[in-house]
Amino acid sequence: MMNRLNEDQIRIHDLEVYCNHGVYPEETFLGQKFLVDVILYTNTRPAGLSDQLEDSVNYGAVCQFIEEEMKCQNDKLLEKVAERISRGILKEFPLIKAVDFEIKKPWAPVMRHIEYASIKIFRERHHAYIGLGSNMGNREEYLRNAIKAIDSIEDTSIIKEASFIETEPYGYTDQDPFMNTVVCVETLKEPLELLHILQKIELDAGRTREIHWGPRTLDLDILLFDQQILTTPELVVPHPEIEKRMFVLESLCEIAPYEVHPLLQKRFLTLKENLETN
Ligand code: A4P
Ligand code: MG
Repeated sequence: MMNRLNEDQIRIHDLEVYCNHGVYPEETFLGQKFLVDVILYTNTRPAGLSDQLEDSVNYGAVCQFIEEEMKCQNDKLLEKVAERISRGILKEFPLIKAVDFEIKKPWAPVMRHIEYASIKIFRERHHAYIGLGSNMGNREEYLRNAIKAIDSIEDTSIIKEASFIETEPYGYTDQDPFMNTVVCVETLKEPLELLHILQKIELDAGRTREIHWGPRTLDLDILLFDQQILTTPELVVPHPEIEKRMFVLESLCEIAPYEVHPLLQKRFLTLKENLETN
């Protein structure tokens, strides 16, 4: 998660909406009052200089959007309302980079007096670099189909694409040459969610896991996810082999030469130069 402490904010405090979310039948039947607090992280500098609304986010439009989304569907849980609407805000308003969203329920039926119960979440746009490789069958077609599939993942779009390059097998070398590339996506998915979708795309391409580092119709690796460092049994990010693999660095340098590796604290261009001279 990026540090947003020093970023510009647009704030909406206690937007009141009467609607019918809740677990209990009385709540869905009678409805109740909800209060919403949002912090929208966006660069207000352009509008600060131009004095033009189109250079900023119209908070009136955001209020209207929140109200409509709150009324158009009844969710049982505040968690669901918060998730659904913060995602909607990021999709609807491209200038908003991240959102703090709090939904308060002052009349929550908990049989005692409380000021309110609330759920507060932070959601942001992510950028991930995905490495693609194929060394079986029609390699270009596997890569092209994978790119289409990645671009059609919900809440995800490809924003940069490197060229296809043919590369000699790395690691297990007794196999055919690879076709490789890298794409950069903007996504609202979290890292493990993205990994599971990519694994499904690999399976749909007829990928079977036989030899580790062996021949494959399609291999999709998450190389980088924002500047996050993740070490889980299922997912290691940044991909631990980036700095050793010319086929990855070459594609990364084509689309993001100055992007920084969060662990090594070096630009991809520098990592590529280091590998070339080793
Ligand atoms: N996993 C952990 N971290 C990640 C991550 N950042 N991205 C886990 C994707 N997956 C990650 O992967 C094994 C497990 O790694 C997954 O279950 C996932 O939970 P896999 O794809 O099933 O197995 P694999 O591909 O045989 O192993 P691995 O380590 O992914 O191999 P690589 O790194 O993908 O290398 N030479 C050239 N020239 N071009 C290539 O594209 N590719 C490989 C495969 C070898 N040599 C190559 C190329
Ligand atoms: Mg892999």
